[in-house]
Amino acid sequence: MSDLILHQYTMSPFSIKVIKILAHKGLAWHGVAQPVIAPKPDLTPLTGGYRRIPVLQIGAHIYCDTTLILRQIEHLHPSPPCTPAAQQGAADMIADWADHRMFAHAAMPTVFEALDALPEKFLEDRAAMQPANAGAGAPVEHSIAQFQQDCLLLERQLAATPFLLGDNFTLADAAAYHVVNFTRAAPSLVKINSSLPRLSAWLQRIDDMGEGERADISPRQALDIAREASPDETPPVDAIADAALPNGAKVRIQPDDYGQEVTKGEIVWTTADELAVKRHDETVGDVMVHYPRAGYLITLETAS
Ligand SMILES: N[C@@H](CCC(=O)N[C@@H](CS)C(=O)NCC(=O)O)C(=O)O
Repeated sequence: MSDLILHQYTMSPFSIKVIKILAHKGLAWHGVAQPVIAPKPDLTPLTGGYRRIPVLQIGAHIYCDTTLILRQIEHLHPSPPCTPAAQQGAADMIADWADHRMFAHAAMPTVFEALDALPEKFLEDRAAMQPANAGAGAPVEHSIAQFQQDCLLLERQLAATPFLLGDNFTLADAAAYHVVNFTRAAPSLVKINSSLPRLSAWLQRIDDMGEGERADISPRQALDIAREASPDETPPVDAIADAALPNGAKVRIQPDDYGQEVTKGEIVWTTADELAVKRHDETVGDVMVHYPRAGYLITLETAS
């Protein structure tokens, strides 16, 4: 039985980013279906508050955010590599662009055009995820025009090679693919990406990779697995002593962009780009929740 449990839902673009990496590595994994909108009563006992999707569970360890999820999968299953070492920086930067900038352009028009397929309270739920000062934003036509510019960048980058960074699929492809794939639910965006021949062929190439060896389990089974496991508190070799975030300190962690639900926990260890906290929950017992540092606001509990 695989140890990798991915909490996701079918329409979740960020889940597809992870699933394509699982496919690339030929890994077996378990999917757990979570709700598209809050509340998420079978997820938050694991995370302590974080509601975004996907979340990776390995026993009593919970990994939030696809940046960290993919780093952890790479650490556990390094072969074949997701991205060759020499291209890691470039892939990370393209992934950051796709996950934030291109996704922001694609999300609104796709949601508007696919509204019939979404739960009734979807718009209300996603509006509540935005911070109070987020503003009304630009008109949908502007987002469509910007998405077109993004697709032109991808088309140009695919001029000489089948994948964004060369002959092989990398993290850069997984990140850009999940956004463009999501827009296939929106006819006006499909018109844009299907008019670009290299982009269309690249989409098909990644469609054909499948999704690895998937076997779904129920949310209850995932919670039982967490409860029956104990978190391993051994720090990794690259753990650091961070005077601002010392081990044992009680902290609050929340995304700095959207879906700002807070997780509270006690720091077990930190590295330059990750933070692990332990928390106790009456449903699942002791768990360790892992966050990337990039994109997350971490404050000492006593400081608030
Ligand atoms: N930076 C996060 C973004 C994740 C994200 O925005 N996920 C979407 C679904 S694809 C989400 O959580 N939407 C709200 C929800 O599902 O409750 C990551 O890389 O994991």
